[in-house]
Amino acid sequence: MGIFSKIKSALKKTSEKISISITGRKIDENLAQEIEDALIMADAGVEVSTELATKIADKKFPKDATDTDVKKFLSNEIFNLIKPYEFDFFENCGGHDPYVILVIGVNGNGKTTSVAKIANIFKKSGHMPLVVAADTFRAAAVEQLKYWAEKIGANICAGKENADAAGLVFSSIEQAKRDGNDIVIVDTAGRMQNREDLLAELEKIKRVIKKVDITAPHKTILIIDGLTGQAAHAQVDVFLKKIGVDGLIVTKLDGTAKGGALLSLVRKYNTPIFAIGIGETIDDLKPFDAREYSDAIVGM
Ligand SMILES: Nc1nc2c(ncn2[C@@H]2O[C@H](COP(=O)(O)OP(=O)(O)O)[C@@H](O)[C@H]2O)c(=O)[nH]1
Ligand SMILES: [Mg+2]
Repeated sequence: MGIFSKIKSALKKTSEKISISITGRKIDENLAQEIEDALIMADAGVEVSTELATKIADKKFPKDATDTDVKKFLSNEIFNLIKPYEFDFFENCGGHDPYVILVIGVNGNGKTTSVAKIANIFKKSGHMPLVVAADTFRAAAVEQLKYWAEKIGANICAGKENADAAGLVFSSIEQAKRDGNDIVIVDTAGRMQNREDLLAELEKIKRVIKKVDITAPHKTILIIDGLTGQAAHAQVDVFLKKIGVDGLIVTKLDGTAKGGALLSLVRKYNTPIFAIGIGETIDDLKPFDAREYSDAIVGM
């Protein structure tokens, strides 16, 4: 399956929700309202949904316009809205030795899996990534990352269970310099956003990274579970304020009908989307492409 059809099929449940309000339908005064409802159900958020619906209501479609014309129009409006948040961070890292990426987020959101997927993409484009198992609370998390690292042939830095995470991260950067790894990707424990001690540890990891390179971490990525929909907002809030986030990866967009969540997230937090997770295999992470997304979400 090509990349585009893969994204299309991942967003099928979302696009079905939206296209059901358009396909085979006459263009009349109720159309905008129905599309607004569908967008809200797809988790695009009330503000964005109303805005898009207003654009449709205000658009003077010609008499012979078809449902495809409406979809094209909607897709373009979604594209205009989300395009500024497209950022291909895979193409934009370098110039540091090593380039340090910190991956954070609530437990179960897909951090460890995403770290492996990110490393895989870098590996394929000729980089030498080092993955760091800094979720030292759970032996299983370390094992999980070891499994992936072996599978993709990436170097890994792991400590003993309950090892000091910040200390491990510090030595991982030394290790990368020694072994010639140009990119370091740090997996972390699931910081519950209301657990001050855990947030404090993440801050400590950042401080330690800065001791080695004041410009690092070069990217801090927050992993958001696409299934949590609007509930994700509280998480973004805390991590943005306390840790600082350069961009989001939204996972599990396959199989959810809440694929509109990206729209409400960027509107509210003004934060780029680096990539989307569309499945459980190692190749199921795609750099975020605004055009693909906008077309897929309306089922085009
Ligand atoms: N379907 C699907 N599952 C995912 C995706 N990303 C992660 N997962 C699954 O979500 C579960 C939790 O992932 P994990 O990386 O362990 O989360 P962590 O606790 O944040 O490190 C695992 O079963 C993953 O296979 C995705 O994009 N799609
Ligand atoms: Mg994990």
